[in-house]
Amino acid sequence: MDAKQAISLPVQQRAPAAKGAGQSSKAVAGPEVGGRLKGVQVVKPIVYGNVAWYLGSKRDEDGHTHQWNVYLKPYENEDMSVYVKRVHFKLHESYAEPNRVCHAPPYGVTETGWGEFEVVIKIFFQDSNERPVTIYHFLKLFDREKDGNVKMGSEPVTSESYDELVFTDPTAKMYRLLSHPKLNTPVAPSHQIDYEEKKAKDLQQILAAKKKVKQEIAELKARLANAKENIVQLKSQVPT
Ligand code: SLL
Repeated sequence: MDAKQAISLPVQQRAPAAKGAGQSSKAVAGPEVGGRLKGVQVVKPIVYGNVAWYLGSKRDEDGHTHQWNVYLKPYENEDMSVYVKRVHFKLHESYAEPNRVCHAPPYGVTETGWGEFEVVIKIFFQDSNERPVTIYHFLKLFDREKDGNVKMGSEPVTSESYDELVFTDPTAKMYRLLSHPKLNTPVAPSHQIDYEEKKAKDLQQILAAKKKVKQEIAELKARLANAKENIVQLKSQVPT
């Protein structure tokens, strides 16, 4: 998976995959080659990020100013532990114990601190033949004004991204776990961003940009045609 900030479409499963208990067990999973299902791709949408609260003052004993929580969760309502074995969160080295491990959901770390840094989130899967996936999240504590100055407020600061875990040619075991009927948790995960709305907005922006580029190309083509015509005319006026 590419750990991009970019928003892509939340595609459920791009390849035929068993969807749930009540569904056909005939889902074709392609020929099995060396324990892997060739031509099969399963996509799991995820959301990761952090929320941070200002403590109200700088703590005397350690200089900490914020409490924060960094997390990884499913975009949809599902129990990720069916296919996720554990999640490592690697914090800044200034923390006495920077390596934190979660063996069960919710996957996350709550801490206090004074500074922002990049958290390395590494996801290990139930089938150790699937390579772990590493994502990077910049822990955000401060909201900034347009001029770059830190805005100090009592509102929690948030930073969240959508991404997708893409399993290409999964092992047979992993495929079984990935297509396991979703175990719903009582409450659907809530997200800081309305990703459906963002998707619609992003799409509109892309279409508007496409239109603009098309217009500019048409304008340039017209100018070029004009210039060519001018050249022909000027040439015809040059005495031989
Ligand atoms: C910065 N480059 O200077 C960053 C480093 C480090 C954050 C941020 C406290 C650790 C602790 C903490 O917040 N470290 O006291 O255990 O902004």
